[in-house]
Amino acid sequence: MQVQTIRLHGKWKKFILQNGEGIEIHVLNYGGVIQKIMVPDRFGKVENVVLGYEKEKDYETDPYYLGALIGPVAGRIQGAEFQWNDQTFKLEKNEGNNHLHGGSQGFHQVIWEAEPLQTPEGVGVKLCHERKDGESGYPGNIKVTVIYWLNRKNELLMDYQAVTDRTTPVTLTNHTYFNLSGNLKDTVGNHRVRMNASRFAELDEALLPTGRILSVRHTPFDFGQGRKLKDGFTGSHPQNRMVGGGYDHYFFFASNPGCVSVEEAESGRMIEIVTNQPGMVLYTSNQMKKDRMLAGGWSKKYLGVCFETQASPASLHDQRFPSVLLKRDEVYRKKTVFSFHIRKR
Ligand code: FUC
Repeated sequence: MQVQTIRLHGKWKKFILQNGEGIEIHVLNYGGVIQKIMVPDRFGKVENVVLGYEKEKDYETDPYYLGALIGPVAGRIQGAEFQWNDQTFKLEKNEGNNHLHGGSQGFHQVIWEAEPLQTPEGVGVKLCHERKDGESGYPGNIKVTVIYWLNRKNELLMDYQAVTDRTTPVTLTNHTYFNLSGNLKDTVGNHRVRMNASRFAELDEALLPTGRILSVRHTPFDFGQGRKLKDGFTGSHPQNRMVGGGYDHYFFFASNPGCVSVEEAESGRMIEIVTNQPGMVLYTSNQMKKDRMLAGGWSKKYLGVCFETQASPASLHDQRFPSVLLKRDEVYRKKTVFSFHIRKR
């Protein structure tokens, strides 16, 4: 096992984590980006299973948040404002009338303080960032620490911590697009996803929750027994159509911890996701166009799938959603583990 630190231009650094079992993860201090994850298939062929840019500079103008750490608030804040204690906080409108993924100065555009970690059990990167009160309109001095940790058991742990000196909304996630076919050979249509979620949030044209929480039963949103993502690409369910043919929805986990698995039969690669977050946005890159050169080919619709474990910013306007408010002196502590497996035929 080892972790290598590579200096790029300016303050940019890359960390390469290797676990001695064939997994290799490339992390940038810029945006806390996961640039590459190399994983063997069932024949032992090691290939990249995430979407990323070969040229690091491309992350500065990336419209897709590839592999990035998202915050202070992942997801959309309706009207780019919220009220707390009779005060109104106004945020940047960076998507129509709304605020998306922390705005243009969100955590995905920050150079994080970063250091490599190594113990006999694993290797990792520790990323730290401090937000000043009022920056981008968010209240509170916020201190954030995120650790990406890879062990010999092929588990990638994402460990998030945050504290604030004033109540503020915080929900952090990582925006990695997985594609288990390897080196972008295929879309994610044949990825079979299974998860324990019986409800999801209905969306309007702006991709904001309408306020209706729907049952997944008898719909392409029921992943209880496992289903291929292409069911949502081609099906006629109005909610799949609403988001451009696919999924871009918040699912409420029916268990704690929340569990999700994804499998691609050709390669035999499989990921199990376990998290103490209350839910997840499943996004199947419905809005991705052929307009960016990625490592391995052009970007395109359905090229990747994101599992954005998080609470829901809709809670700022509707209390039935899992809260994103972090109070003074509380500690935000969330963990999501991605374990890589191979299924032999
Ligand atoms: C996801 C989606 C959005 C958006 C973005 C790049 O989180 O919810 O719709 O397109 O990522």
